[in-house]
Formats: sequence, C-alpha cells, structure tokens
Amino acid sequence: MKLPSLKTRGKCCQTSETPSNGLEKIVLVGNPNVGKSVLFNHFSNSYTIVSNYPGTTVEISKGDGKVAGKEYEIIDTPGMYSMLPITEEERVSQKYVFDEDAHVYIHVVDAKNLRRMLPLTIQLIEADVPLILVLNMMDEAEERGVEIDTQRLAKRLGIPVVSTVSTAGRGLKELEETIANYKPTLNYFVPNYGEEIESAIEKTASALKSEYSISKRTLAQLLLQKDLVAFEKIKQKEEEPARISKIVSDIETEYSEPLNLKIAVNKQDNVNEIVDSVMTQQEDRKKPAGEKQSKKENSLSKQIDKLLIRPITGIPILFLILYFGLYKFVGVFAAGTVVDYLEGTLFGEQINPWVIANFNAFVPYPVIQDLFVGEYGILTQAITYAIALIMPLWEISSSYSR
Ligand SMILES: Nc1nc2c(ncn2[C@@H]2O[C@H](COP(=O)(O)OP(=O)(O)OP(=O)(O)O)[C@@H](O)[C@H]2O)c(=O)[nH]1
Ligand SMILES: [Mg+2]
Repeated sequence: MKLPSLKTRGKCCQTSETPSNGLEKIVLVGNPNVGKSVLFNHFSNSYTIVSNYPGTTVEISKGDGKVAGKEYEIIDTPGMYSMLPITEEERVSQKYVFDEDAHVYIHVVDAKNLRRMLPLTIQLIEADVPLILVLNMMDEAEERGVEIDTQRLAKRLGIPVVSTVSTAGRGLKELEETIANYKPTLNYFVPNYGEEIESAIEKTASALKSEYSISKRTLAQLLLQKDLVAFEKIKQKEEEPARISKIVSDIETEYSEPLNLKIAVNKQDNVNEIVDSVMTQQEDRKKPAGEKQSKKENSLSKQIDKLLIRPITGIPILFLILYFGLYKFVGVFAAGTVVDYLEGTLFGEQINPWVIANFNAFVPYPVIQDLFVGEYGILTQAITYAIALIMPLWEISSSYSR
C-alpha cells in the first residue's frame, strides 16, 4: 500500500486522512496558477498539512484559519480547468466539488483572462455549490487596461464577486467579510445552451431519481459528456442505472458532433455575452510592450486559425505541411542536399585538407596528428559531423518548434 506523503508548513504534522475537526470548510478552486495557494497561505494559520489525496499522488493542502474572527478549515485544491476532468489533479478537484460539504467554495480566477476562466464559474454555479468568485491578479489586469464592473458581474451571475491582488493583500478584507456573510441567493445565472442541448439535459436530469450533492443539471451534463465519475455516482445511487445509461446513449446517437464540444461552445457563447457586458479593455494596452500586434496581423491570424481548426481545411493543410515542410524540406533538402554539400564538398574537399596539411606541418607527432586530424580526429571528424551533419537539422527543427 502506498503511504501518503506528508509535508508540513509550521509547527507539526498529522496524517493525510485528517479526521474532520468539525469546522466549517472553505474550499479554494480554480485554474492552475491563479493565486489559490497565495490565498490559502493568507487565510490558514501556520499549522497546515500537505498530503496526497488518498490513492493518488495529487497533493492537497489543508489548514485551519480565522476569517473575519471565525475559525474555518481551509482546503487548497489542485488546478482544474473544467468540471469535466482530464488529469488526475482535475479528478481530485472534481471530487471536492462533488463530495465536500463546504460553507463556501471560492473560485479564484485570473482577472485578465476572465473570458477563459468564466466557463468554470458557470459550471460551479450550475452545480449548485455555495460560491464566491474572486477576480485575482487585478494588478496585471489593470496594467493591460482591463476594467471589470464587479457589481454588474455579481448581479449577472447571482453570486458575490470580489476583486483582489492577493500578493499585495488588496481586497482580502472585503473577501473575508464576503465569506463571513455568505448567504445563498435564488438568482443564480442559468445558462442557455440552445433548444437541442437543453432538451437533452432535461431528459437526462429528469431520469435521475436519487438525491445528489450537486445539481441534477450538472450531473446530466457530465453523463452526456461521458464522465466516468458521474456514471460511477449513478451506479451507486440509482435503482436503474442501466436505464439512464441507455437514455444517454440514445441521445448521443441523435447528434453528429460530440456533445462535450457542443456544450463547451454554447457555454463559451454564454460567457462571451456576460464578459462583453462587464469588461472593457483599452485597445492600445491589450498586451505588454513587445507583444503588440497590429489589427491587420490580428485579423490575418484569426483567419488562419479558422482555416486550421476546421477539419475540412485543417486536415489537407496538415498533410501539405507534413509533405513539404517535413519530408521535402527537412528530409530531402536539409538532410540530403545541404548535408551532402557541407560534409562532402565544403569540409571534405576544402576545409579538412587545408586543416590536415597545416596541422601536420606544425605538429610532427603521429599520435597527436591521429588524435586531431586522423580518420576519426577531433578536428576532422567531430567538427565536421557537428557542423555539417547535426547543425542544419538542429537549426531547422528548433525553428519549427519556435
Ligand atoms: N501579479 C500578481 N501575481 C499573483 C497574484 N496572486 C498570485 N500571484 C502569483 O501567481 C503565481 C501563482 O500563484 P499560486 O498561488 O501558486 O497559484 P495556484 O492557483 O495555487 O497555482 P496551482 O497550485 O498551480 O494551481 C505566483 O507566482 C504568485 O506570486 C496577484 O494578485 N497578482
Ligand atoms: Mg497552488
């Protein structure tokens, strides 16, 4: 059996399977690299544990801490992009949303990338968990000319929204008060995914008869997107899980496109509409100096993106790139023509004969001559191979990866 790893910050330690201390919980969730751990360190006291989630190598940090004068257990989860997990880290974070009975979940986002982060907020709202949205990294957003109307955003979403710069402590007092005074509202944002998807969700959700810790709407979406944990849940809880699986697979066959793609695209449309109504960005400060693109370049790269994303144009372009870019250019031209010229003509006929003649004239010792300019000499063979054989291919492959 794998023993859980244990690291502690501060005084001492506990085991990974910490018995609940009866405190209400605050769970930090969000994409990787958005400042969850900075907030965790701010809220938790010095006695915290970092341990593996049981049966995985994924680390979870837990610690107690006072928020607006009241003691809570704070939990820092690994980064997740979506409620539909792909990585082990996301699977663990999904379990915390599914199973943890928290006072509040804090969804931490990078404010300058609101459009990319809000789909997860919508998923958490749909899951019906108590939620506060934290727009962190406001300093970087402001630097890029991003302005967000937090009050309007809170109204649109139906949840509290607080903007912070967690590294500088900005907004943290307001966040503490928001956590302490958190009360669920009845005006949550309900996304609309269009008639087809909505009816698929409705059909699946109404087939679920048991009670779950997250909403049936979310569970139905996860089932329609073939999430294994969701299927596991219905197997444990429903009397007729096979009937539900059949409903889901019947719905799937009605669609030509995978449902997760359709749901993701429609979710993003909902997000775009909200973001357009609450966020403004000064055009000239969109990107830090050095990364700026002209409008013309921007629209050209959008056109190219569109061509590459569509299978009908993207696949032929992929084959053209593989044939001309890889086979013809790297294989035939670089590895053939260029290497032949450098190795055979330039080094073989001109540079090496001159190096050998001069070296032998200055160093009259056969052993040293052999070592440097002999058949396998450092100057004749090693340098020839490095420059004539490896360098052209290396240069070309690194320019491809750039
Ligand atoms: N400029 C700025 N940087 C921040 C802010 N909050 C966090 N950071 C920085 O962002 C980086 C990531 O912060 P973390 O707290 O480790 O992010 P995380 O969400 O825990 O990341 P994962 O554990 O990978 O999911 C660190 O370098 C922080 O110093 C902020 O408000 N402003
Ligand atoms: Mg972290």
